[in-house]
Amino acid sequence: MIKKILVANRGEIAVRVMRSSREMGIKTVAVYSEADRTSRHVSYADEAYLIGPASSNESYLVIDKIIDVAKRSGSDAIHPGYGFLSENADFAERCIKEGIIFIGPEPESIRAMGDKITSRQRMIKAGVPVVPGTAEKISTEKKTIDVAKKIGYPIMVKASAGGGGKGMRLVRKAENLWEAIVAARSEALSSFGDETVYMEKYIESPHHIEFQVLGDQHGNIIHLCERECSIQRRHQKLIEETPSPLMTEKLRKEMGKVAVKAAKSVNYIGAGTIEFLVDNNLKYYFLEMNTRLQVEHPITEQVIRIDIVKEQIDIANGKKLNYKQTDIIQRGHAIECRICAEDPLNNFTPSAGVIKHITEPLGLGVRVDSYVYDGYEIPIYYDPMISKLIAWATDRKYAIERMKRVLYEYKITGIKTNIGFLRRILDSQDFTEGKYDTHFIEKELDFLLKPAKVSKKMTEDVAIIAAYIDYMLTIEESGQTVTINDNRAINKWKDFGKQKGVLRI
Ligand code: MV4
Repeated sequence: MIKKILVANRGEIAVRVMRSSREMGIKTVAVYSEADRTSRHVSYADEAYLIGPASSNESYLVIDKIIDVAKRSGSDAIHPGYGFLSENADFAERCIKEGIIFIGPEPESIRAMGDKITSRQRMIKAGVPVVPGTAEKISTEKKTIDVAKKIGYPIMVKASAGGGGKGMRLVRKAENLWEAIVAARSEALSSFGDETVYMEKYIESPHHIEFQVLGDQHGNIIHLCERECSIQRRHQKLIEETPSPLMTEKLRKEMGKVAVKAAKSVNYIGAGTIEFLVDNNLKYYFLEMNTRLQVEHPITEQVIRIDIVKEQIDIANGKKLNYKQTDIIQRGHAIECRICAEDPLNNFTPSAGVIKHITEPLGLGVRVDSYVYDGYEIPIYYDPMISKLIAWATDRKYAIERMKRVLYEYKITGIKTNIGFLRRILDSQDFTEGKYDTHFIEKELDFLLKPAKVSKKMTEDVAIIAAYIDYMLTIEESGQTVTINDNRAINKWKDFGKQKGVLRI
C-alpha cells in the first residue's frame, strides 16, 4: 500500500493531489524550483525538496531529479498531476524500472495515445468513430491531393505527435493543400521533433465534449459522464460545465459506451479522458485521449460525487474499482471558471506580480482549487492559471447564478485577472441559453471585451458613497462635534472613507 506520494508538479494541482493524499493518511512530498519556494504546494506538503532553477526544463521536467527525490524521501509512488511529465511514457517507464508506482496508466497506453496516427488506427480497429481522413502517413504530393479529394474539403492537416492545436492547418482548396502540409511539417518538426502529419475532414463549428473514464488493474473500466469544454480561446479552456447543454440521455449512454470501448482498446488503467468533436447534427468523432488527470476534473467530482484523485490512488494500489457503471449518476450541474493572472484588455498578456490582497469566495455549492495567498508573488515562468472556481447547484440556471455570485465574491488586487472577462461570458445570452460551440469566444470577443453598461463594481461604489453621505448627514444633523479617529477604509478594496482627526460641524 502506498504510504508516501511525491507530487511531481506545482501550483493548484499539486495542492489538490496532496489534499486527497492527506485524507487517505498518505504522506506527501513536494518538489519545487527556485521560483516556487513560497508556493502553497511547498508549505502544504509534509516534506519539500528544491530541484533546481525556475525554468521547468531544469526542474519539473528533469526525470533524474524527480526520481532522485523520490528515492531520498522514501516515496513509494509519484503523482504527475497534469502538464510537465504527466504524459511522458519514458517517465512512467523509468518509475516502474526504479520500483516506484507511477500513478497513471501503463507507458504503452501513453505511447499509443500520444501518437495521433497510431491512436486513430487503434480506434478504427476498436470500432470507435473517428473523423474521416487518412489512416497512414502522407507520401507524395500527387497521391496526397488524390486522397484529399476523396475525403472532401475543407481539410484539416494535423501533426501526429501534436494535440492541443499545435501544427494544425485548415485547407479549403486543393491548390493550398501542399503548402499547408509543408508548413505543418516544419512546425511539427520544430515543436515535437517529428514531422509526421495526416489529414482529416474539417468539422465546422464543433463542440468539444469529453468523457472521464476510470480503469482498474483488473480490466474494469467505467465512465463518469461528460464535460462540455467548448468555451476556449486559442486552445486554452476557460469555462467547463457538466452536464453538457447539448447532451441527451440517449447520446450520453451511447458516447459513454464508446468512451469505455476506446479506453478498453488500449487496456487503460487509471483516470483518463476521451475527447470527442460533436457536430451540429450530434454526430460525434473520437479526437484524442488524455492519459492524465485533467484541469477540469473537479466539475465531474461535484456532479458524480467521487474524488477522482482518491480513485487514482486506489487503482494504483491494485484495488478493484469502487463503483459499477450503474452507480454513476449525475446530480445537479457544475461549472468551472479558470482564473488566470492575465490582462484580457491587453491581448491576454500574463500579469505576474505580487497579490496585494485576495478574498476567496465561500458558501453553499462553492469550491476553490487554488494555491495563492495574500502577498504571494506569481512567478512569470509557468502557466498563468492561479485558481479554479467551481460552482455546483441543482440545475444549470442556478449554477450560472451561483457562479456569478462566486465571481463577485472573488476579490484580488495587485495583479490583473480575467475575472471580468469570465463574468461577461456568463452575461452573454448565447452562453446562458447553452447555445455555443468552440468558436464562441472568437465570435463574441467584441462583446466580451466591452465593459458592461453599468458594471457591478460601479453599483457597489455608488452604494458605498450613498452610505457615506448618509453617515455624514446624520453627524451634521446631530449638531455635535464628532471625533473621528478611525483609519479603516469603509471598503478594503478602496481607500475611500478613511478619516482621521476632529470633524467640527
Ligand atoms: C479538428 C477540428 C475540426 N475538424 N479536427 C483543435 C485542438 C486539437 N486537439 C484538435 N482541434 C480541432 N480539430 C477536425 N477534423 C477543430 C479543432 C478545434 C478545436 C477542437 C477542440 C476544442 C477547441 C477547438 C478549437 C479550434 C479547433
